[in-house]
Amino acid sequence: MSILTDISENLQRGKAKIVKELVQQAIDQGIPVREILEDGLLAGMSVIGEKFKNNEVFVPEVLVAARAMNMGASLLKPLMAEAGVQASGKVCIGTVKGDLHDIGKNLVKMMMEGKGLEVVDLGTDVPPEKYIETAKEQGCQVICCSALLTTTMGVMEEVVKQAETAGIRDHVKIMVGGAPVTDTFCKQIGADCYTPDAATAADAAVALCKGA
Ligand code: B1M
Repeated sequence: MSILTDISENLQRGKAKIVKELVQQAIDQGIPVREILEDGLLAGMSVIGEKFKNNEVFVPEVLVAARAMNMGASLLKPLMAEAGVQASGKVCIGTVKGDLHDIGKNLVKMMMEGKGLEVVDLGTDVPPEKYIETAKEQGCQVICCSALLTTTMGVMEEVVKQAETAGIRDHVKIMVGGAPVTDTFCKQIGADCYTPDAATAADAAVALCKGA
């Protein structure tokens, strides 16, 4: 088995320490950073993402796999700039104002990172103006809003309105999600994309960053 397959398989099993050791070995063997990232870490995370989508694995497995991914990626990050590895896009994500639920938001973030996106995490209780300010200042292509309460999902409409007022609506897409959010709601408030789970959210964000 190649070391990259070994990284992918251990990541899928959530073996963070082993993944970190294998990534270090791969670096020491001179394997290009891009290959370690794409054929090792991202390949493993992509398998987990598909399984999660199909209900073959659940939240705990995704969290441990994502932890393994982060441990491996931490060794690659300093080398990526040197190797000229570009993120496939940049997004910001947060749970909307008044809402403190972050388990789903964190999963979405991890899946997005697993797809090679750069993710600015704004945390929870995020006011609309913070999303807009961050997208403008940090050049995010997509604003991602999560809400778990029927009483807070309305904040997403305010994010759309403020993006229009700030003049960024034509080049920054807005994604929404969370248990009470639906596709109908997304269309009603004028957002660009609703996805029901973390794996499809990551796929959609990559597509939006590519301008699809
Ligand atoms: Co809260 N809570 N909670 N809670 N809580 C719910 C959401 C609730 C449905 C429970 C219930 O009554 N049955 C209910 C909401 C009712 C409603 O509005 N319809 C509720 C309530 C009422 C409250 C409080 C008001 C309770 C109180 O204090 N009286 C309070 C509110 C606090 C606040 O936010 N201001 C509260 C507090 C809490 C805790 C702090 C105790 C804790 C949160 C801990 C944390 O997140 N760090 C908590 C929890 C854990 C839950 C439940 C049990 C689980 C939520 C969760 O993490 N699910 C929840 C009941 C339930 O859902 N069974 C409940 C797992 C997570 C992986 O799923 O977040 O849906 P989820 O994310 C999914 C998708 O939705 C999607 O992808 C994720 C993974 O596939 N997704 C996106 C999420 N964001 C996305 C963004 C996208 C795309 C997809 O694009 C941008």
